[in-house]
This record gives sequence, structure tokens and C-alpha cells, in this order.
Amino acid sequence: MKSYRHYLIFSFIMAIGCSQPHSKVASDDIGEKPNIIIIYLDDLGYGDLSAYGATEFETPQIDKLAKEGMMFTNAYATSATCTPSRYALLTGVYPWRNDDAKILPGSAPLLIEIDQMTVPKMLKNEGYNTAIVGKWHLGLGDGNVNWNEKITPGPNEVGFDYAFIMAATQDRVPTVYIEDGHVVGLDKDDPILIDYDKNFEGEPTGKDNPEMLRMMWHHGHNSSIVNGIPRIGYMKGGESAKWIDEDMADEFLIKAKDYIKVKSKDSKPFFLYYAMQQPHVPRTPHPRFEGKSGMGPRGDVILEADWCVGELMKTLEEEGILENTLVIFSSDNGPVLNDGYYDDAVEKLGNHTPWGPFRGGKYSLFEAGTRIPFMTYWKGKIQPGVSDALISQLDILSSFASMVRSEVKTDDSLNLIDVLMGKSNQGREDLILEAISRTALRSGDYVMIPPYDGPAVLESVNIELGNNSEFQLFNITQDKGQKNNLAQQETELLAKLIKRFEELRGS
Ligand code: NG6
Ligand code: CA
Repeated sequence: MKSYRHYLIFSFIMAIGCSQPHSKVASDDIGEKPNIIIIYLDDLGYGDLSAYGATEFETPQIDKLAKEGMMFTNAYATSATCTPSRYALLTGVYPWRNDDAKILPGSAPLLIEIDQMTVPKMLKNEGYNTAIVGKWHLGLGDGNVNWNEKITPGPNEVGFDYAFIMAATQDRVPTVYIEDGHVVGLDKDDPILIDYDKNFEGEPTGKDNPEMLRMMWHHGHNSSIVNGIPRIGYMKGGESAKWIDEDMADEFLIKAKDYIKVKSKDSKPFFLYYAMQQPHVPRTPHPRFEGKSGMGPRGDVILEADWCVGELMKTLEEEGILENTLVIFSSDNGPVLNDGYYDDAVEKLGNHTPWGPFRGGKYSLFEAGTRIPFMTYWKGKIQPGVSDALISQLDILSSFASMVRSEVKTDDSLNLIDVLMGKSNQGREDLILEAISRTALRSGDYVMIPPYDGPAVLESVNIELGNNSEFQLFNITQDKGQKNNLAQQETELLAKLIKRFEELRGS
């Protein structure tokens, strides 16, 4: 209510005091403080939703957000892997500015500086209650975490009032939930020890004890065994705290729903970052979803995620806050089939194309690495539509800041609130794309990839990385599959884009 009153006073002053017309910004959204939910999937590809063209299964709940909200077709994650994308999403800073923003082990220290601005911090300053439920993967503690005591700094120190997280990924130890800095269900007499270099004496591993496995590793993932699944990193102890993989979707959903139910009765607005684990490996659908996609566990967990989104949206409706909640849906990077386990993702794919019309996938500088599904939904506020405006997850910080009338912005994060609200099609002119520390430029209709050493294909996952000894230039609007390298023929354009790339990269 307070914000609305401010808005009225502001409008009144504008009306009496200014002969100038109002700014072209959609002024009726400025000063609004809706609840905000970011639903963020892990490794979900552009082509993994029926709204984005998947034909081999249906994702009706997520499609509803796309069809009844704004569905973006030129939206990007900041990076083709998780940690850097999540870093940029929360900080509004390009991940390549931070040398440590790479896929982190579960024992890595907190990547975000505690005095750094973040989306939750900015919203908290503007009166929001803030929470994360789900995957963190941005490091915890100071690099020498004792998992048996309070784990700090972490999400609570970078702006989240409430945090229920897994530290890194489903395939990395520690395989436990952490709630506001404390391992959930820990028995102090069975302390957790974590090591990413060497095993603890006498503990079985995926490498030496294949007879104990119910999911076989393909590459990596052959260290400690938890629930019959071999992981990355070594873990000892913490038996009572270990998660059950098949229950993870339900656990996160229950926490997210509980948070919404409590906070919807509060006078403050809330921000919930619901960071789901699907369809990252190991893919472990709840038995309710097993076999449902006919595509093996990868398809099944996408259907599971779709159901979770539906349940979350139902909760908003039941709590009567659907019309007061802005929901953003996206994914942290492009798709991968075999990401280290034999789980039929390749064998049972059939005609499904997780990468949509694009080339590459997770880890790739080609388009499918970072072009992801993205939609904004706000019942009654955002009119259904499709937008081809160029936007990045980087832009969330400055856009939300503008909406809630915070002064916060970063150089990298653009205020595109009108685009997110479907009121303008004026997106970015350009954007730096990143994939495992290599960068490229998207500018207008074009993508320019500078020469990079290294293999053309990451054999273990069978994905083209985008490396080439020559410059690559594609018209990504006409040539979505990046088949036609224009670098030789469009030399002037290439030179212009190289210059722009260097300006943006500051090199
Ligand atoms: C890689 C893992 C992969 C996945 C990825 C992180 C190996 C061989 N591969 O190193 O399975 O965990 O890291 O994925 O260990 S991400 O989506 O969190 O970036
Ligand atoms: Ca990911």
C-alpha cells in the first residue's frame, strides 16, 4: 500500500509540476511492487517445451505461462554453464568479468562478494522479503567449510532472508539440503566430511565398486556413491541428512509453496528464486513420473518439472495473489543428453530436439548453449504475446530495480522493464555470449564468434563447442542452425562486429 501511495504522490507532482510529457517508460508499472518469482530450470533447452515447438511430449503447465504471458524467442542465459549464468542472473554483472565464475565444486567458497549488489538485496532494500529454494551452485563459506557447523557466508549473506538449497548440483557432494546455513537432518555424531581431491579411507567409489551402482557413470561421476548413484567429489558421514534423489522435486516444491503461503499473508511483497534441479543429471524422476515421457529419465523429469510449475501456480491462485505476482520462467543454459551417466537420454530421444532449431548445446558457444526459453507472466498485467526482442538474464537486476523504483543498476544490466512487461519491443542492441570462458558477440541479427583453439566437439557429451581457427559470422535470424559462415564474404560487417566485441570486452 505504501508504494501505491508513493506512486499517487509521484503522479500528482508529475501532473502539476511538469509541462514535459511523461517519460516514454510505461509509467503505470513504475513504483509497482508485485511479488516476484523466478522459476529457473537447470539445463532445459530452447526446444524442450511444447510452447517452444517440442512435439514429442507436452508441457502444459509451463506452456500456460508462455501462452498467457510474454514468450521471448531471443532471450539468453549469460553463459552456457550454470555457475556463471546464476552469478549474472543475481548480480547483473557479466560472469567473464570474474575469473572465478566457472562451474564450481561443492566445496568452493562463496563467489558473490557479500558487499556486492544482488537482485534479492536490491529488493530487500525496497521492502521485500526474499527467498531461494533449490539449486545454489555459487559457493559457500570461505573455502574451508565445516559442514557440521553454521555454513556462512552463503545465500543469507547476499540478500536472501530464507534459503533452502542444495550446495552445488545433484551430481556433486555434499548430497544434503542446507536451510539457512544448517545441514538439514544432520546427526552430530555422524559428521560430514567433504574432499574433492582424495577419498576417505575405506569408502566405496563409483570407480572401484560398480556392483553398488544403480546408475552407471559414463565420464566423471565416479567418486562417492550416494543412494546407488556415483557423484563428483568424496563424502563421508552425514547418513541421516542425505537427500533422496527421487524426492528432491517434491521437497523443493513443498518449501516453495510453504514460503508463498506464509508470505502471501504478510504485508510485505516477496521475491522467490525457485531454482529447480531438472533436467540436470543425475535424472531421478519421482516414481509418479517414471516412464511418462517415453524418453527415459530426461523426458520424465521435464514432465515432473512441468507438474511442479503447475502446482506452484495453483498455490498463487489459491492464495489469491496470482494477479499480484510477476513470474519469470527460464533456464540457466542449453541442453545436454549424456552429461556423465548412462540414462537413456541419447538412446530414447527419438524425434525430440532439445536444442530447438539451434546448433550446439550446453558448454557451446553456438546458439543452443545460451538461447533458452524465457517468459514473463503476470495475470491481468502482461498481455499474451510473443516477443523477438533481444534480452538477457543479466537485465533482470536493472529492470526489476526500475519497476520497484530503486536506483540500483549495473553497466552490464539494462533496464528493459517495458520489454519484460510486453510494452516495448526495444531490446538490447548487443550482448556478449559466454561458454566455458570463451566469449562471442550477438549484435542485431548477427553472431560473431572469434577464433578459438580447442576441439570442435566435446566428445564426452557429443556437443559442438563452437571452436574454429577462423572467425565465424552468422545471420542468426535467417540461419538459425549456424550453417553458413559469412565471415569471408561480409568483411566490413565482420570488422565492425570485432570492433564492437572488443569495446564491450574492454580488450
Ligand atoms: C561438469 C560435469 C557435468 C555437470 C557440469 C555442471 C563431469 C565430467 N561433468 O563438469 O556432469 O555436472 O559440470 O553442470 O564431471 S552445470 O549445469 O551445473 O553447469
Ligand atoms: Ca545448468
